[in-house]
Amino acid sequence: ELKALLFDVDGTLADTEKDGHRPAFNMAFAAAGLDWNWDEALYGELLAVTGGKERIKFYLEKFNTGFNKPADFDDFVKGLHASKTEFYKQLMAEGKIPLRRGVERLIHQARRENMRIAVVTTTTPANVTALLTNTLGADSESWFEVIAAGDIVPAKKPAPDIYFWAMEQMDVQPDECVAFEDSANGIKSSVAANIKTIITINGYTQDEDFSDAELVLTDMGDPGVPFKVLQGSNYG
Ligand code: XBP
Ligand code: MG
Repeated sequence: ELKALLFDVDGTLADTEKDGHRPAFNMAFAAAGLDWNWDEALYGELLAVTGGKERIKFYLEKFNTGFNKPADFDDFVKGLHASKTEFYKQLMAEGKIPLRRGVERLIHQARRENMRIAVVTTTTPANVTALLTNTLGADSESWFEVIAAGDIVPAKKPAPDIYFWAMEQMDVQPDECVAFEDSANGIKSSVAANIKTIITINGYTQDEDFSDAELVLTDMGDPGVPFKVLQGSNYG
């Protein structure tokens, strides 16, 4: 019996990466006096690694090896990332990033039908709060039974840990859940946790491998703007 819908955030609830996270990283770099600039193409490559702090480290390992790391490197990255979170919250408060098509309708319908809902993401909890409050309203965070986010588990997606943690909190089994994801790292995580997964693709993820998905959709659709089914048809 289906009891719970588990929602990824970035790329699934909203297209936050290109015009949210990416510029927030660049603003933090500039504020710290760094001449790093992550353009859209580079950011697409950096998305291979989930988690903002992890992504900054990956950038320095793979794309900017000449950077002279300070002795307190971990603290340096933490500081930079905290600044990025502040810029990200500002961008959300400006209302620049809407929810993806059909997301609001789906969440309201789930609530009406007493379906349990939760957030399962690698992003920082404050970012989830900022997105939800600025799109669905001030009290919308409380609609979600669990917000599984950020550093709650050390091994971020594609590891299944964050899904296991969320299901344990909710006391539900994998076959009582459906996960909504947008990326290869996301579905690796949910499928490794044995959860059936529905994908809504986006610009950064459209060419990724979703062969393990129950369904691959362009988006959630809305009345008058139907989605297209790209793969699978089990859930009409
Ligand atoms: C997406 C991510 C995150 C964000 C950055 O997570 O990979 O790392 O890009 O967020 P999901 P932070 O799709 O699971 O929501 O900088 O706060 O880590
Ligand atoms: Mg995602």
